[in-house]
This record gives sequence, C-alpha cells and structure tokens, in this order.
Amino acid sequence: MTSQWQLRAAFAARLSDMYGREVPAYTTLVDVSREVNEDVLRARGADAERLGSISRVTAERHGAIRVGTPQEMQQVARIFGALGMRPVGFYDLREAAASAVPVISTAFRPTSREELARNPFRVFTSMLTPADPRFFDDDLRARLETFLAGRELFPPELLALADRAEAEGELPEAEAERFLQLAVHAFELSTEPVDKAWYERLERVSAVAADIGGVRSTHINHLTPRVLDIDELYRRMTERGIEMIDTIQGPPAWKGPDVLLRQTSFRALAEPRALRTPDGTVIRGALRVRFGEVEARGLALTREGRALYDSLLARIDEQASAHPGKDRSELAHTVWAEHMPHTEHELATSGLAYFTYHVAPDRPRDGSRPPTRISELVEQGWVRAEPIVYEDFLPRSAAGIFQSNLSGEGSRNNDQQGAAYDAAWLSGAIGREVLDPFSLYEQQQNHSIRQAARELELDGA
Ligand code: OOG
Ligand code: NI
Repeated sequence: MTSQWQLRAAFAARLSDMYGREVPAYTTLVDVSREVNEDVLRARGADAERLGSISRVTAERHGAIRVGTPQEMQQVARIFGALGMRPVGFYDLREAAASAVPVISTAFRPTSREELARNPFRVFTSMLTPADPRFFDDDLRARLETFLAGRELFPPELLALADRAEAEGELPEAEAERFLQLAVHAFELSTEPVDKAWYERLERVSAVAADIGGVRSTHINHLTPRVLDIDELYRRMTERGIEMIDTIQGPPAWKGPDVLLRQTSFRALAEPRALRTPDGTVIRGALRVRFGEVEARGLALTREGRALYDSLLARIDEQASAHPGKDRSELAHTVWAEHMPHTEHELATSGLAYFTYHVAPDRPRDGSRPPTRISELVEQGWVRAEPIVYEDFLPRSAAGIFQSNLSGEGSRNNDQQGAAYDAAWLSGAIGREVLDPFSLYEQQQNHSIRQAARELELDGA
C-alpha cells in the first residue's frame, strides 16, 4: 500500500523530473540552490536548520498551476486531496498587480506538523475570473466559458483514483502507480496545436488569460526550490548569465530574523509550440509563459505581525515615491532596522510571530515552581521557543512574480465594478473549506503550549 504522504512525495519528485526535462533552466536553478544550501550549512552549522532540516529544505518545492473554472478547481482539489493537501488561504491577484492578472488563488498543502515534516509539497493554484467585467466583456466571457466548458483537463480514471486515495488514505501499489502516471501527465505541456487567433485575442486582455483559457489543457507553470540564502543565489544565477527579474519580492535582506517569504524569478525561454492559423495550417511557433522561481522561507507572523509587515511595505512605497533617486533596497533596509524586532525573542514576546514551545531538558531542577507566563518560562529557561516556518504565500509578492514574467501589460477597465470573490465563495465552489492560515499556525502554537504546561504540571493544564 502507498499512503497519502508517500503519494505526495512521489508526485512532487516525478513532477520535478518531468519539469526538468521540459525546462532545463529549472535544473540549473535546483543545482545552484543545492550548492548555496550546502555552503550555508557549512558556514552556519545547526543554525542553518532552525527553519527546517536540510533534508526537508533540499526536497522542498512549491508548484504553480492555473485553471479556468470552478469545476476544474474542484477537480484539482480532489487530486491534491488524494495527496493529503488541503486548500489554505485566499489570494485575490486582480487588484494586487499593476498589469492585468484576472485570477483568484489558493494554495493546496499539508496542514499538520507531522505531514509537513514528511513532505511539505504545496501548489499555488489560480483560477481565471471570466465573470469579471473589468477584463472580459459579455461576448468574450461567453466565448471563454463555452471554450472552457468543452475541455477536459483530468480524465475520469484519474479523478476516481484520487477519490479512492482520499477516502481510504492509501492506494494499492498498482493503482498508486497508475494514479501517479495520470496525475503527472495531466500537468505536462501538451503538443496539441494552439488556436493562434483565439490565443492572441485573450493575450490582448492578459497573457495569463491566454495561458489558461487559450489552450485545451493545463501545465505546471513553475516549480520552486527553497534556498537558505536567496541573495547569494541571486548573485550566482546572475554570474551564470541568467537574467533574473530586478528584485527579490518580500522583506528586504537584513541581519535580523527572516520572516514570511522572499522570492525571485527569471523568465524562462520561449518554448516551441504548434500553432493553428485561421486557415487551418499548423505552423511552428513559440510561447513564453513559464518561468523559474526560487524562495527563502522565514517565520510565520501572527495577524499583528502581518499588519506590521504590510504597514512597513506601505512606508517603503511612500518613501520610494518621495525619493525616486534613492535605492529601494537601502530604503527598505532602513525602515526594517527601525521598526522590525531584531531578535526572535522579541518577535515572540511581542506576539508578532508564531512559535512552538518545548520543555527544556536543562530546565531548573532546584524544586522551584515554574512561572505561569510563557514569556517568563522562556526567559527563565523552563521552555524553549522554536520558530514556526511560514508555509503560505504573499499576494503582493505573487502579483510581482506574475507581473514581472508577463510579456504585455494587458488591459483592465477600471470603470467597471469587479466581480466579488472571497474565501467563502471559493469554499462553496470547490465543496471544501478554504482554511485560514493564521488559525493553522495558532493551533500548532496552542497545542505546544498545552503540552508544555502538562509536562510542567502547571495549574489548569
Ligand atoms: C503564480 C504566481 C505566484 C508565487 O510563488 O507567489 C507564485 C503563477 O504564475 O501561476 O508563483
Ligand atoms: Ni511560485
């Protein structure tokens, strides 16, 4: 029998092999990431593994896929459900980018500490919003919806196996193999000719709309390795002649604790694709939609921590527009140094980041009673705080990644009112609750506090 987590690990590994064959630059990125991680581990020792063991970090990937309809999203949810991955977080990228990105997104990922430790594979999954009149007029919406309704991304056999794996928690060997083959195949780039006129009509609205609704299949858009020093990775990729986008998204580089997520990417080369012209002939063309991305992960911030993060980004924006001559990363660094806590301990005591708490093996043994406040327990050496790593995404960074890899600006009519979508809508559409990331981190933290309190026999525990 193959369990859900084994299916997840196998799927991530096979997807990586497949994507490496399709996009060779990805393999370079994985190699450079591994080199950087080895160097960081040598230089920093155990400290390098504070946010995840080197084996987890080396195997860690996130993927990105894009689908067209709520039905397709619901099918994706069944496939990932088979792998023990649940929808977490709601991201609305329609407003977050200056270019036209007509999608809403969630991330499918494992949610428990144990499952994350086994294999943390996650997939940023976006769905097109044809009903949003800022991007699509009535005529284009109708054509798009008809086109999408007529395609099949996932064969019924794959979905049936997925439902079985989810219900039973595992699959027999032969079925597991079949499921993995069908699942990986569903995300391969199709060789079927692309209707050139239709693709270009959508491209005028948004390159993302064309990539999703201009073809009869889906494909993995990118697969992102995790790196322990993203600034160093950026330098090494540039040295190899790979042109990276001009920024690292997310928090700036600084000496204090890494929080949330820092990401950067490079535009992949145009890929050869068969195109069908209006007179029916098939020509060799090229489309440039996929890219390479890499990320560094830091501590998960609480709602208060996140509000601070968002306000600091806004402050940096203000200063950057007030002083257009100044280097943005220097401005960002100054703002951070001034307002972000400089140590993990401060982040913990001010309630800005999530931690798990563990009774210290070398706690006081002189018969004294432990204090009851968590900050005192930590300060007096009774318990140790371990950071909880951020497992999710950032809408603004995601928009930045989308945008810097698009060929054209597209068009958005801001006179129109946007169609309303939120986490509740998405939950209804896919028939599964879209989970709140903050609650997941908080549950982990609270669970560890209860456990520590029990071990120390604190009152009320
Ligand atoms: C997703 C872009 C966002 C991330 O990691 O934030 C993203 C896409 O291009 O489909 O990948
Ligand atoms: Ni990504």
